[in-house]
Amino acid sequence: MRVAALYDIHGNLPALEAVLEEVDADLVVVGGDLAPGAMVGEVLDRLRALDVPVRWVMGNGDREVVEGPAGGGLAPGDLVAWSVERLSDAQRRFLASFEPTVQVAVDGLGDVLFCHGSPRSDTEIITQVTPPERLAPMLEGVAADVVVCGHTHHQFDRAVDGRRVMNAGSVGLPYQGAAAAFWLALGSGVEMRRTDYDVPAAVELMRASGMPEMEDSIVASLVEPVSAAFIAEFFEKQATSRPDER
Ligand SMILES: [Mn+2]
Repeated sequence: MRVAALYDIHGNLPALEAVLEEVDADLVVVGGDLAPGAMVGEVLDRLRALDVPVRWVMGNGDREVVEGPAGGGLAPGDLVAWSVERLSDAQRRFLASFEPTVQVAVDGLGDVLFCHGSPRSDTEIITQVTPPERLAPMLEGVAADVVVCGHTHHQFDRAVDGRRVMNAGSVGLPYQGAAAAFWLALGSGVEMRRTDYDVPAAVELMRASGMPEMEDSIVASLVEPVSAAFIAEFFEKQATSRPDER
C-alpha cells in the first residue's frame, strides 16, 4: 500500500495539479484544510475525479466552511463566508462527510494515523519544536506507530515516545522557506516531497479570485516564504499562550 498524503491545499488548484502529476499511490489521504481558499470547488472536484481511492480528514478550515466559524455566524466578506459561496450545497455536504482521523496500515511502516491538528483535535498545534511533555497527552491512546499531522504547514519527521510523528507539509500555502508544494509519499519508506510549479501564476490567480483575508498567508508562504524554524517558534508561542485552543 502506497499512500500520498496531501494536506492544507487551501484552494490552490495549480499547486494541487502539479502534485498530482507526481503522485503514484494506491491511496490518497487528504489531510484537511482543502478549504478555505481561492479555488475550493475546483480542488474538491479534481480530487473526487481521481481514479485512486481517496480518504478525507476534516480540517478546522473545512469544518468552519461546513458549520460556520467558531463563535459566530458567517460575516459577509470574511474568508469562510466567501469560500462557502463558492461551493454548491452538494459540495458542502460532501465536506461534511470528512472523517476526524483516518488510519491505514502501510507496509514497512505499520499503522499510520492521519489527523489534521493532533489525533484528538483539528486545531491543536504540533510543530517541529513542540516539547515532548506537550505532545505526550495528544498521543495518549493512539494505537498507531506513525502519526501524520498537518495544520502548521511545515514538514517534519520526529521520534516521540517510540512513535514517529510527521507533518506532511502544505500543498497550497507552505511555511518552509521555499515557494513550492510540499507533501508526503509513504510506501516502502517515507519521502518528504517538494513539487515545484509556476508559483507566481498561482499567486496571481489567487489574488484575482477576490478572496479576502488571505494576502498575509500568501505572502508568508509563496511570495517571501518564512522558514520552518520561524513558523515553528511562532505557532509554538501561540499554542502555549492559548492552551485552550485545541
Ligand atoms: Mn488547519
